[in-house]
Amino acid sequence: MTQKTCILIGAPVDSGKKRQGCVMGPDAYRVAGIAEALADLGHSVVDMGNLSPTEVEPPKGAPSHLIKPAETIGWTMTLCDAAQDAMKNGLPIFLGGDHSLSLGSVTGVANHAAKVGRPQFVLWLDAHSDYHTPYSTASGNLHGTPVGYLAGLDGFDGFPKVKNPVPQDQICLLGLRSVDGPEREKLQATNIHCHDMRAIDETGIARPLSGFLDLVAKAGGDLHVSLDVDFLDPSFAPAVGTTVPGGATMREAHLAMEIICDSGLMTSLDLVELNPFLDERGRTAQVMVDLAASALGRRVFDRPTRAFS
Ligand code: HAR
Ligand code: MN
Ligand code: MN
Ligand code: MN
Repeated sequence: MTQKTCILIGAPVDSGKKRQGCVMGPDAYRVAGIAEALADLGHSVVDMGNLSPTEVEPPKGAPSHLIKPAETIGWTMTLCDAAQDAMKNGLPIFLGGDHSLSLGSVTGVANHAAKVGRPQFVLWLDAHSDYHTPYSTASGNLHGTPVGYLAGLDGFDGFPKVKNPVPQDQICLLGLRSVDGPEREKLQATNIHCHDMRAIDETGIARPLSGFLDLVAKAGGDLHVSLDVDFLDPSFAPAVGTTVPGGATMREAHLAMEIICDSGLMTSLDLVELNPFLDERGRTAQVMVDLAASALGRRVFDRPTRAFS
């Protein structure tokens, strides 16, 4: 693949839910060798270090059951700016941090896309749809809301106004197996592409993924990929607070990354929800680094692979 400037942005966001530990995520990725893996592929790598949230007052009138809304709002401001800036210089990789970081990363890249006149697409690889609003979430965990936010749903009082909401038919949720009632109700009334694990079981992962990538290519769009650890089956990716059995296998996940790479369409990437406190000898961090490397060109052979005779 063409050489990129990969911009690592440490986003140790831990405010999106009660259970702590994602704060250690960015450093776990560094220890697992993300910079070296990408440099080995011929990319130049810039590590911006870990960012901090903007300090803001608690929002007035937000539902009282929300966990740490001010901190998440502060992160959203910081990361939206960082994303918009980084898009001018390369391919940002957000090292999370929980999934609430995507309120900032995705709105930032979408602002950049709007500025340069390209449509923004979002591929959400996740067990969950993360399509809550602050009003519909029962848990109060804002990591369950980023798709709602980036799609421009109402109810995010006190959060930065989303200047460039991502249109529904430019969003694809892939890997779904845990969708709450209010999310399902809202999703069913949208044009968001939703592919659950059953779809992957029936057709393989290539079909729904390639279908979406074709839309991105036809539109000449930018593609943000948001990879949640719990997209993966917990049997080989245990370091996440919200494990859901029946996830993507190691091979399905790598194939997805390889297909994304072959498309040449990915312009930004989140690696989210890694909780190193729950890991086993760093194996989940390593899997996530290996998947990022697959998305950025790591291969055994360049295709087509010929059989050895
Ligand atoms: N839907 C549940 C909630 O809102 C669980 C959300 C879990 N989200 C993540 N990211 N782990 O996908 O509380
Ligand atoms: Mn998620
Ligand atoms: Mn999830
Ligand atoms: Mn589709």
